[in-house]
Amino acid sequence: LLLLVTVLLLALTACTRRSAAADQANEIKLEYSFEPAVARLGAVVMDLRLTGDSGAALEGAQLKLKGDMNHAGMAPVLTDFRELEPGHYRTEFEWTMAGAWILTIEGQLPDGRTLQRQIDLDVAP
Ligand SMILES: [Cu+2]
Repeated sequence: LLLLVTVLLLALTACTRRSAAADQANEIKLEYSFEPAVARLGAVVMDLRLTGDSGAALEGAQLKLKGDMNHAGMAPVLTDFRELEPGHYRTEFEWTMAGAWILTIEGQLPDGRTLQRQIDLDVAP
């Protein structure tokens, strides 16, 4: 039993470490929007706005998007964001299926830290 508890504790610690390392920039505020605004099957433009502690635009981040659905067997959507103006990032992709999606925004900030955020949303047919 003691062994089992130890193994469980190790597993929990490993999980916590992994997520702590994934987003090293908790104070950075990320706002996102879509065009069309309501997610439905087809092409979409996604905008991100990153602001720092002071409310200033955070420029120079290298960001990419991974879109997964909540079921197995689909190729993920993979795309890069480009910076349109300081702190304003954009990418285009396609909602290839209606249903539950998990978007992961991941990248590197100019100071070298990793940013990772997840968005869960439903795509209408
Ligand atoms: Cu699917």
